[in-house]
Formats: sequence, C-alpha cells, structure tokens
Amino acid sequence: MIVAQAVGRALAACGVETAFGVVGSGNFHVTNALVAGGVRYVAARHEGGAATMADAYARMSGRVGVVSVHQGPGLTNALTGLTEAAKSRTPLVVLAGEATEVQSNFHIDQAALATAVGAVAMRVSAPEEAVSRAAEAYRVALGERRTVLLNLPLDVQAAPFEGPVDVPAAPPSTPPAVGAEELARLLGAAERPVFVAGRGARHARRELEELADRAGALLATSAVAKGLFRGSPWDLDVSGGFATPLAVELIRGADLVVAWGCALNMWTTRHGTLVTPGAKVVKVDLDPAAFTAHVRADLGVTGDVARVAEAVAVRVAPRQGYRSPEVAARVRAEGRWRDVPYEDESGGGRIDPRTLSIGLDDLLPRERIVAIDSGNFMGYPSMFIDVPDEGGFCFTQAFQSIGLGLATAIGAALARPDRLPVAALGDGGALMGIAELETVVRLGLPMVVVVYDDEAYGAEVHHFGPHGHPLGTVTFPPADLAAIARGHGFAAVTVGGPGDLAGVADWVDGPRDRPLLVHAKVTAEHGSWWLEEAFKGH
Ligand SMILES: Cc1ncc(C[n+]2csc(CCOP(=O)(O)OP(=O)(O)O)c2C)c(N)n1
Ligand SMILES: [Mg+2]
Repeated sequence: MIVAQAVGRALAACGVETAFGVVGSGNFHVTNALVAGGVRYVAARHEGGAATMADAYARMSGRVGVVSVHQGPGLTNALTGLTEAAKSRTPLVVLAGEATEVQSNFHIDQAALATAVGAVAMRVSAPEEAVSRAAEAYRVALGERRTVLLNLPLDVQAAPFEGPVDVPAAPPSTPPAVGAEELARLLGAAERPVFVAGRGARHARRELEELADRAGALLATSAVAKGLFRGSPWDLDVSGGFATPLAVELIRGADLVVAWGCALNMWTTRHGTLVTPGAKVVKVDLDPAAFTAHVRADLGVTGDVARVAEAVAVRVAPRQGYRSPEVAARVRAEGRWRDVPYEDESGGGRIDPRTLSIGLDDLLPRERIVAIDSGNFMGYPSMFIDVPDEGGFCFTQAFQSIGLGLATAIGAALARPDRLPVAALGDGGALMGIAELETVVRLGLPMVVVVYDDEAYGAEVHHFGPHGHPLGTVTFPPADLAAIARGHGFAAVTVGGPGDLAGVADWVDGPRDRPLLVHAKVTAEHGSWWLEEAFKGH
C-alpha cells in the first residue's frame, strides 16, 4: 500500500460515506482508495461544483463531506465553494494533492490559501502520519465543525505505507449546559417570547417545541433552518428579509427573543430592527463567540441546543405566553406569503416571479428539497415554495456567491434521495454553474431546475438603475436556456405566462425519466424588497 491509499482507506474507516471531486493525477490514488473502502464517489465537472456538492451533502445528511481535488488549479477552482463551507461551519475534509517543489507549475501555497478563506490546513508530511492525520482531519471537521484541507504532497503520497489502517475512535464531546437556570427564569417572566432557531438547532425540533409549548413561545427560524417548525400552529417561518408582514409584527412584539444556535445576524433581524428595544435577548450556542456577534445577547447559554432546551423545560411552569387565540387565528390566516395579496404583473410574454413560484408550489410534490442560488430573484422561491421540514431547504448563502445553486441541489439530492430536488436559480447563477448540468443528467437525478430569467444581473440592475447609471455591463441578450438544457439531456419548458406551467404539470405526471429545466422569463420592472435590505449591508 502507498500513503495515498492509506489516507483514502483511513477516511473510509472513519465513516465517510460519499465523496465529491474532480480527479487528476495528484488525487487519483487517494480517490480510488476511498472507493475501494466503500465510499460512493461522485464526479463533478468543476471543482467549484464538487466543493459545493460536498457542502450541501454534509448539511443535509449530517455527515462529514469530502472533496477530492488535484494540486494547484484543482484547489483554486474549489475555493469559492470551500469558503462558503468554512463560513457556514460545514464539516468538510478536502483532500488535495500538493506540489511542494516550488518550480512546479502546480505549486502554490495551499496552506495559506486554505487559512485565508477560513479553513484549517493540515498536511501528511511523512508516510507514518498517513492514518493519524487523516483521522485528525476527520475529527476536527466533525468535532469542531470546520472545513479542513488535508494537503497530500506528491512525494509523500507515493511512498510505501507500512502498518495497519487503524482509526482511533473519537470520543464524543458535548459540553455541559451553563446558564439554563437563568434562561428558565426569563421564560417564566416573559409575556411574549419568540424562539428563533438557526443552523445549530436543526437537530432539535422536538426539544424546542416541547419547551416552547410550556413557555408559550412563538417559533421562527433563520433562513438556513427554514422548515424546522413546519406543521406547528405557532410557526412564523423565516425571520428576517424573507419574513411575512405578520412574522415581522409578531417578532417585533416579543419581549424575549431566544436565539437557538443562531447568531441573529443582519439577515435574520433586518439589521437588528426585528428586535424591539427593551426586549431581552438570549442566545444558546456551542460557541460563546456568538453571544456578542451581531445583535448582542443579554444572556448567553453555552451548550448544545437540544440539551439546553431539555434542561430549561423542566424548570419552566406551563404558561400561555404569546399563544393567545387571536395570535393563533392570525398565524392561520396570514402566516404564509401565499396569504399576502399581490397584484399579478404577468404579461407581454413574461411571468410574475411570485405567480411562477406559487404555481410551482402547487404543482411540485410536497416531499421536496429546495436549493436557492443568490440574486434579486432569490426571495421568490424562498418565500413562496414551501418545504416540508428543515431537511427540505438548503441555503448556501454565507459567502453570498452566485453560481452555487445547482451544485447545492445536487449535493442535497444525494443526501435525500427520497425527495424531489428543486434548484431555483437566476440566469446569471445558472450560467455560472452550468458545468454541472451534465452531472445532474449523468447521476439520473429527478431534479427540477427553475431559472428565473430576467436577462440580467438583476440585483445590480435594480440597485444602480434607479440612479441613472449605465447598465450595459449587467444586461444580456436573451439566451435559450431551455435549448441549452435539452442539449445536456434535460427535458425543458419555457414559461412566458401562467398558462405555460402546464408543461411542468406534464413532467410531474411522469415518467420523470429526465430532469426538467423550467426556463421562466420573469417580469423585472422593479427590484425585490429583500434586495434593498441586502445592499444596506455592503
Ligand atoms: C461569484 C459572484 N460574482 C458576482 C456577484 C455579484 N452579484 C450578486 S447578485 C448578481 C446577479 C445575479 O444574477 P442572476 O443570477 O441572473 O439573478 P438576478 O439578480 O438577476 O435575479 C451578481 C453579479 C456575486 N454575488 N457572486
Ligand atoms: Mg438575472
């Protein structure tokens, strides 16, 4: 066995289930060793796609994601996706060949590159480290929720590896809850408590609902945890830019906001304005750094969200809190974006993106997993296409990159093969990430890709257009995205008005033997309200 093979075998032994990558000479053996160890390998067509697929797969499966790339350009191509993963604290191991010889065309300072984007850099520097370093990379990724680059120098990879591939079992670590008493006291005194659950709460629905039932709390989530409380009569859906008018009103009415695994950033709080002055703020988080980030906490409780919720629940006497019959009736009547009246602006061969999204929500099977790219359009699918639970929404937006949506949908689809994958993209993001259309077809994924096509970088158009700036750099002639998709093996429908959605219904009826691309020519007279919010943060 050579070192490259020992590294691959060791990661397989750690419990890696799926790996993504683009294989070149520098990661050929390590990738084949993963496969030999029982790991499913998914070939992407661009390393940026591979990184984002692994990120989305990790988020939706709860497992460590693995990416395998060639030295140098293989890694630089992956960087945007890796940055997204690192910012999102996705547990990810990146296996990269490394040309340590400075004269090599492939040489770059890979460790510096990794740390520059928030990842952890490690290296297998000597043959005897092959297994221990691989196991350490896996442990740090999982235990510390980090994106770890494991550099594999070419000469070390090729060296013989002596010895067994024995992976030491990592001890589980759950820090004890600190501060539960004080949180229980605050909940016992609050008239109108609201829970906002974030990424760190996605595993804790039951515990949070049980506590909220006792404390009389309303339930909301950040965008990345969308769907967590779906089905609860007290679910306000997403807090922040995508929040309904009712959610905004009720969250602003809270006298206690408890953020569970959620840092209350500018998106979740509309630049802090959703938290009323005078309201108490509590954050429950594994990482105390969250307590002072963004909207500051009056109280920080350290620990795992589920464990803290359990510890607090036994200390809170049941009370009505915010859960009056009036609030229940309003959540029933106004709790969804679909309940908010709007004027349909479809016409002239273009469809209103709200009408499009509502139409798709009606037509597509409810057991779905929705991935959203970035851009002006992004709120429409986020707000109008419902998801069944927190496993139905994958939002790779921590780096705000466009072009990640399609790969996100692929990774999510592989984590949840029981669900219909839906990728919602702008025309800009779709064309940027288009390398992976072939991957969707090759993998046989029954995906629906929806492109909200305004023939522009709409975000820029709506930001700068009203000020009279020239827009030639951000507008494009029409592109036949349906034909492009058919060329890749997709079925495709062009939608220029509500009537064209019949083509989507036909595809849904079956046999769904090919993925579907919905090329929607959307109206674009004005920008979206969440976009204004976004630009305030620049
Ligand atoms: C990689 C990257 N490049 C550029 C940007 C700046 N940017 C933000 S939104 C946007 C336009 C996206 O266009 P499209 O996907 O068509 O969505 P639309 O805004 O038109 O709805 C651009 C270029 C970015 N966020 N990420
Ligand atoms: Mg566009």
